[in-house]
Amino acid sequence: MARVQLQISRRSFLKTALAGGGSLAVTGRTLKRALAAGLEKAGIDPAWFYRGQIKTTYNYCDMCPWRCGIVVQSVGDRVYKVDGNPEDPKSRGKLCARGQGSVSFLYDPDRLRAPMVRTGARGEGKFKEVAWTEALDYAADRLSAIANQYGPEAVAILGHTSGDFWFTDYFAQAFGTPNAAKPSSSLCTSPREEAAKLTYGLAIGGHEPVDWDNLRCLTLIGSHIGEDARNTVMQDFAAAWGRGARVIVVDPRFSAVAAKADYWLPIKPGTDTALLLAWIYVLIAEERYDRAFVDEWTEGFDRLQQHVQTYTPEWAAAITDLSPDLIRTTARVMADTLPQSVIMPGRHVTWYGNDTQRMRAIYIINALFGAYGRAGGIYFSKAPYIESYPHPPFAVAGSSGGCSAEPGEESAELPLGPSGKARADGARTKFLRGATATQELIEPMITGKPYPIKGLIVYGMNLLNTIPDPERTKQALQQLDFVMVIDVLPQEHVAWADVVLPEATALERYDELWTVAYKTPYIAMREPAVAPLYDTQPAWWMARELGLRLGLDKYFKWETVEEYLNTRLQSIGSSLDKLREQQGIILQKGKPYLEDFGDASPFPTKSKKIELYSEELALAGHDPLPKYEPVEEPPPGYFRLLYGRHPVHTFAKTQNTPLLNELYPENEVWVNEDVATAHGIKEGDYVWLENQDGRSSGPVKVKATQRIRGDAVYMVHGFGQQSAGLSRANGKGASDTKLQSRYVLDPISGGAGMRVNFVRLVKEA
Ligand SMILES: Nc1nc2c(c(=O)[nH]1)N[C@H]1C(S)=C(S)[C@@H](COP(=O)(O)OP(=O)(O)OC[C@H]3O[C@@H](n4cnc5c(=O)[nH]c(N)nc54)[C@H](O)[C@@H]3O)O[C@H]1N2
Ligand SMILES: Nc1nc2c(c(=O)[nH]1)N[C@H]1C(S)=C(S)[C@@H](COP(=O)(O)OP(=O)(O)OC[C@H]3O[C@@H](n4cnc5c(=O)[nH]c(N)nc54)[C@H](O)[C@@H]3O)O[C@H]1N2
Ligand code: SF4
Ligand SMILES: [Mo]
Repeated sequence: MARVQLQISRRSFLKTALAGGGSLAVTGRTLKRALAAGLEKAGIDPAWFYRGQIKTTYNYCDMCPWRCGIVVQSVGDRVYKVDGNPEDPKSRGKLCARGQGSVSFLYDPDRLRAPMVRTGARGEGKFKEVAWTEALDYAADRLSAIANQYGPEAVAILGHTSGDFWFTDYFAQAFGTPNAAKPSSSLCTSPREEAAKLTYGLAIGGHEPVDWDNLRCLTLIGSHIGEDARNTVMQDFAAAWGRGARVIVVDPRFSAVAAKADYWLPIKPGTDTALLLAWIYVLIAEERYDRAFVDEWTEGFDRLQQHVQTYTPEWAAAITDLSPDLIRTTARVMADTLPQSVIMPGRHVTWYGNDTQRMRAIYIINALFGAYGRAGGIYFSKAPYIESYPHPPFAVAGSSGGCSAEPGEESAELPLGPSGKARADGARTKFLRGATATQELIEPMITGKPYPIKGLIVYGMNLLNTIPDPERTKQALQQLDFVMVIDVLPQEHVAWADVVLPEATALERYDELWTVAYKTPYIAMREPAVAPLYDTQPAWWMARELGLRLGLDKYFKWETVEEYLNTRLQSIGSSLDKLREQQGIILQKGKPYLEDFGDASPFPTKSKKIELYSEELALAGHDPLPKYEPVEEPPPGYFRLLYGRHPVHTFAKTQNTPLLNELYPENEVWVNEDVATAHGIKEGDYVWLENQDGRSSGPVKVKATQRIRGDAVYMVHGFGQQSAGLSRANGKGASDTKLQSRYVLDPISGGAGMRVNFVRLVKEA
């Protein structure tokens, strides 16, 4: 009761304070202080907003790579509240549960608190705390020793989370290593990016450009919106669904979004390309495509028509385990509302190793729909205009790629090191334009081929949970001359570092501007709400301090990050102060539709059209039109291991976050109910999963359900962590990564297909 009254009076207080300005506000503050004092006297903790002056700062959420704009409220040296920034085109004033967990993440008592240097063996996790100067001097010594002996490309830099720019981009390029990579590329989006560039010349970039506002039919190939809890996508989906848009979901599992769908296609895992080819067959055979659009904007239609002649729904039915009728009906439903019908480009699309071709099939269907550049289809996203900081040309050009990279900033060629060596991951695939193959950088650490990698910097990436086959990664970690980890939590891989640098979290630091290619291009800022806790520092500071020690002064002429940011903002007539006045967001104008291009083509391919038939792939020895290739079947007694997201967790990053841990502390393995019964297993029992190579999961709880096919099991990624320092997450649930002792490399994009692992159920003794 008291709480409700407090909230009402606070709201009316805020109203008066805002309306009355100066003197009223002062009265408000005095009243507030008096009230807080009174409450304290009565032994009641005053609510946070009575404890002093509220400070508002602007930031973008770092709880997942989507980065919604947020408004942060703090009193004194403590952050109390994070809300969606109403000015931000992506958060629109709302946040998902994980975003709400930002404050809990900041105050996780398990955080790394001071720089550390290893005292035990690698992997043992024994460290001594040292001063920053000692840690940085030591790291700079080791890095320059490696660069002197082997060249700077012998240092790999792997990074993710939103400060990664300072290490995987700025520092890597200044230092001179092309071997910088982000998992958001080859362990996530690289097939969809390469397929998009090959098919219509544009990258998808950070944000799937679905024109939700006008959409009338949405088809999802695996994308599990709602469990994949990206705030904006959930809002957009809910609005489109509420308006009556048709929804078709293709997923071997009855996902949260399948429950909202008009049609659920419980496809046999790994066979989606067969379904897509059959849909193309129906669309063409029944002339249910946008002929005018196809004539004007595509190349190779005749060859496509020829190619799909035998891919009938009956052919696909036998492969996909779906009925021919369902395949025909859904093709017709999709085609009913052209061009306001879209197959959403997925996000995590590194599935089976032939993923670029599956993505091409999706884009080909969207082209048949005439969806590109049409209202209710796929809009053209545009990057906001702003100049880079005017530093001298870097030693290495290029981008470390990733789903959060800004499209248009990627170089067409693989970046070369100063000694003319190309990125080491490029040795195994031909394309990799802008994309990076994170997992392919492990091999040179072990074999020294194509050339040795001897040093590793890991920034904000969960090395042993993110890259498949963590045993192989550990082997690499054993062999390296130097390992440096920059993180905020004692994650598993931290135990393998020689030097650990603890970072201040997103709410405690400035960062690079977040420039977003979107329907409405925009720029968001990050500023600290409070000073860094403990002895932590922001990434920009660490990168600069290391740079200065390594003789890279010319790239670090800016003394503070405010100076760096203001210089960039000046190029668009803005500044940090002006940006604050605009509530942290600068909006620019986009060019989303075909008509915004006048007579010019929006498709920067060789033909200036959408290339249904890809000459480029043909020349490189790949199939110029997508083909269905069967994937390996699970051996008898084994199930295909599938994985995905839980709405309140991000990867392996939030399991230890107090508030989020409370909501979902341990994952389960989804097993088909009939299969469970046949194995004598009940809902809630614990089993062990053992994979084809004998890797074992440890105990994991069974969710026996009809919501999954009988040939696969499913688990939420990110659990089963082994790190004593993570007091809540340690040992809870099971790790999908540890059971992924193999992957299949997509020869076109360098993506690592991870759904090629099989597990059997072992009952607990
Ligand atoms: N088995 C398996 N592997 C996967 C996936 C999967 O589903 N299953 N998903 C793939 C996909 S789609 C992606 S995008 C990648 C994601 O891969 P990652 O980004 O590596 O995943 P996270 O577990 O979120 O790791 C983030 C790391 O950053 C640290 N961190 C958090 N905040 C900060 C900060 O402010 N500063 C610093 N320095 N560190 C910080 C966290 O403690 C953690 O170590 O994983 C890929 N790998
Ligand atoms: N809550 C939360 N949300 C997130 C993230 C997070 O960590 N937490 N991470 C974000 C990131 S970086 C990414 S990349 C996205 C990933 O989110 P999505 O792109 O949606 O991920 P997927 O891995 O493609 O989707 C997993 C779904 O694919 C289904 N599936 C498995 N195998 C097959 C198959 O062979 N065919 C078909 N059709 N479906 C299959 C699974 O049953 C599951 O429902 O999520 C983003 N959103
Ligand atoms: S989707 Fe959620 S966790 Fe991700 S940036 Fe937005 S609010 Fe944060
Ligand atoms: Mo991802």
